[in-house]
Amino acid sequence: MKLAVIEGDGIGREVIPAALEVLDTFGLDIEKVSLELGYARWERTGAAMTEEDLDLIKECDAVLFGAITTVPDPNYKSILLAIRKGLDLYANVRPIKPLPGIAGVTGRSDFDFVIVRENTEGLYSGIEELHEDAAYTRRVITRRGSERIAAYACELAKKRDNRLTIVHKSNVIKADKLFLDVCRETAEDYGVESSDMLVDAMAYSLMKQPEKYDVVVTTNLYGDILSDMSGALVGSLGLLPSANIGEKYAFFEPVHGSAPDIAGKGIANPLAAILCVKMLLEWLGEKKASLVDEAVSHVLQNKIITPDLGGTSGTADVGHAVAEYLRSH
Ligand code: XYM
Repeated sequence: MKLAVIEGDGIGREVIPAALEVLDTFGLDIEKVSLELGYARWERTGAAMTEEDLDLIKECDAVLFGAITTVPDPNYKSILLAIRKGLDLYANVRPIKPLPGIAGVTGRSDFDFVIVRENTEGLYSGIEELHEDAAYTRRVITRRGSERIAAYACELAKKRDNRLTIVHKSNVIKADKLFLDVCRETAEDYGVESSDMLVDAMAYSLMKQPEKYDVVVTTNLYGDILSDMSGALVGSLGLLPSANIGEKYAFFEPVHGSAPDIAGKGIANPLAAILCVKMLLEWLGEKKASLVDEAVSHVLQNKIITPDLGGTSGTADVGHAVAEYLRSH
């Protein structure tokens, strides 16, 4: 299998080497194709990503991605969104589960839910009109887009607790009514128990009663916001991995961004990227994928942790410790 490796910007360049060290311990037959993409490349060459880059990515089976910086400059377009669209990665899957011994802001560890976020339309449609005194971004909700994300979420719910929560704001945003209706119908077709929540109420409820949720399906921007917020539930944004899944390709990236404030210091938490490797291994059907969880528990128990979790270890120390555990088990 062929894996595109995109470190990107900022701490992406620090966490991906740690994740690759972990992947390498599995000794799989993986051909890696490294691509330099993102803001740093844009500053250097004027192009963050070219058509040729996208073609190279399309020749791979999957992507391991670090993080990129996206600036609000109207001339700069997010390459992350371009790749998600280019590879038609319609499902952004973000498991939110506490890790052993790490307390989140609520102090609870009895929750285990997955945010399934529609990843190709919504407010990230890229259909925009920018004028000096007014600016418009079109929020796109289609039946096909809603159907396929709802179907993905229902398939996942069937493997879990068979419960789906549809998150929307259809009382004020009428386009959300289509999303809600399609998700409800799909859940019924699949025999999945569904309920719905307004996104603002959901933000509150996730902080108060995260244990109530199993699979959460929502539109692009809401999923982006709720998943970062969920970083606080598990104790650090540096602990959340995600998978962007399409019909043909899969793309794995930490939920966190490029974190310019700590970039270059070697202190970024690599566990989100390492857990992305676990998701990649699962996607590949690798039976030993769950060993990554064991290795992560091992380093947490031994307090080999970065400053975001109150520790003093560096990114590479954590990566080495996880890899060392895997090499000896
Ligand atoms: O270019 O955190 O930063 O998943 O969608 C961020 C894209 S916006 C960008 C995300 C997300």
